[in-house]
Amino acid sequence: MSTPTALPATCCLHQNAAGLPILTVHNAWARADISLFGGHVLHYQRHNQAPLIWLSDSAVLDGSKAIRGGIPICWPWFGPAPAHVGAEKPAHGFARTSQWQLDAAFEEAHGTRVHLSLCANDATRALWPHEFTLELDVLIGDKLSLVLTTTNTGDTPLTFGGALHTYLAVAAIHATQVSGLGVPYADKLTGSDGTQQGALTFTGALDRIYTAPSALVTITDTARSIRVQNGHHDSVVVWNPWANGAKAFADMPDDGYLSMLCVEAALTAPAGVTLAADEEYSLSSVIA
Ligand code: TA6
Repeated sequence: MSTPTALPATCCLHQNAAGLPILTVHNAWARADISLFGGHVLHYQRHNQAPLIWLSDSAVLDGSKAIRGGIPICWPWFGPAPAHVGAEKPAHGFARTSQWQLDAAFEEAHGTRVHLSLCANDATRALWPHEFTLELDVLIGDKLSLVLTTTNTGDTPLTFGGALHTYLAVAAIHATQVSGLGVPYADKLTGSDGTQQGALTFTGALDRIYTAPSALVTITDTARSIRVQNGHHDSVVVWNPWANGAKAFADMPDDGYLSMLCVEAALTAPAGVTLAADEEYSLSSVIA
């Protein structure tokens, strides 16, 4: 694995039982684990509080498939691959199943900043013929802050989409409410459009793209409120697979759906985001 020359005392780069490199950050505010496979935040927990991020107890953490839970990076597309890329390409792109590089980790006034990157290589070019740098900047402090920056390092335009596919930990999905999602949504389960009235509550499987969300989305359950402040997204995706969906996933316990909710800062517009040569674009989410 490629590592920066020096890590601060708050950081420890180690390998899990299957040999996956994981950076553990333990500082004055919180503890977090970040997998270099996927550039994937697995865990974030402020001291003396419950984890904010949900990770499946049966997640596969050996690099053989995308990790269920945490914050998968969906990129350079969200959901099924667009037709021009090729329908047989992996859902949610390849960033979440690529090995990222740990470039740097250092202390700042409000937390520990970790910088990871993924550059175009032969494997990515076989799936998507573009030159790029994808950078993930994570700040672990009293809040968890993520900035995902796409840079077009080629000399032709590139078009991409994606999401910070955050799995939040909730005390009880039946008693969870989400506000700030705005009114219009596309319901991926029914294929129809809907209008949100008041806060969103949960009584069954749900998979929606909210296309006019507020910058701040608030998730309230019986124990606390989680605030998710997103930037430069065009939509927020909300997903819970419910009981039958959880049963169908080998990497989610049958009752896993009760304690998780995906609220995702996303770029889902069919046209995508197009960057000219040397242009960059940053999608962000701050979770607290
Ligand atoms: O973000 C919601 C979603 O796109 C759902 O449609 C659902 O399938 C989920 O992501 C998980 O996708 P995955 O490929 O990780 O199983």
